[in-house]
Amino acid sequence: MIAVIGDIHGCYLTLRDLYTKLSEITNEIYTVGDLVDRGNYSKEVIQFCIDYNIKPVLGNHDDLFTRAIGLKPFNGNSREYWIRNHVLNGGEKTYQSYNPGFSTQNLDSVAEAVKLLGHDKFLLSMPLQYEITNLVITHAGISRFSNETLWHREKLEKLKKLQVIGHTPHQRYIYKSGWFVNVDTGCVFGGKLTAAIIDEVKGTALNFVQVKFRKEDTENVIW
Ligand SMILES: [Mn+2]
Repeated sequence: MIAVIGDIHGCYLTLRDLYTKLSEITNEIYTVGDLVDRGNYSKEVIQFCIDYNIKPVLGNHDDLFTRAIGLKPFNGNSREYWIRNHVLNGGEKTYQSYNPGFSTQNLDSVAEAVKLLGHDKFLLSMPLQYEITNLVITHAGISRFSNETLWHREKLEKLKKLQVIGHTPHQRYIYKSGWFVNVDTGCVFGGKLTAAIIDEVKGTALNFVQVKFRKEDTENVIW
């Protein structure tokens, strides 16, 4: 039995609340990615995942962050392009969690803080997918209409295995038996943080564990 947590987006206090509940059920805990951006505590979320062995797949926000601070190649675009793109997606909250004095003109100080904590290795080791017996975890899902699993919002493929995804928030989690689970319940937008409890051998969801978002995770903090 394993747990898969939805998009966390810097909501560290909410994550701790959910982890307390999950730790009574299983210690095999995964998450669908998007650890960073929008919420106040991206750095703390990454450290918590390291400390408590929570295994994330890569989300589009995590990918943007690593490119904006130069941990991954710019892929034909300028560094400024990636920073602008990341800022438009709530990236400044992530920079702030690593260095309150950051400047988007030069994110070297943020990159240094990330490396000092060893978070660069963790970010670069996040896989695109985990396949566990009859379960496949990706961020946006496997679809015949897309050749990637980070950004698209296409209809998902019906595999022989249950897909567990996040990426597109909904008020309530979605479980289509034999097809997919979406556990993104928009925590950072004032919703809930959800984990699916999965029987990975049967490829079925057994239960869902949820906590309400903590206001401190998202309200503006005066530094
Ligand atoms: Mn997300």
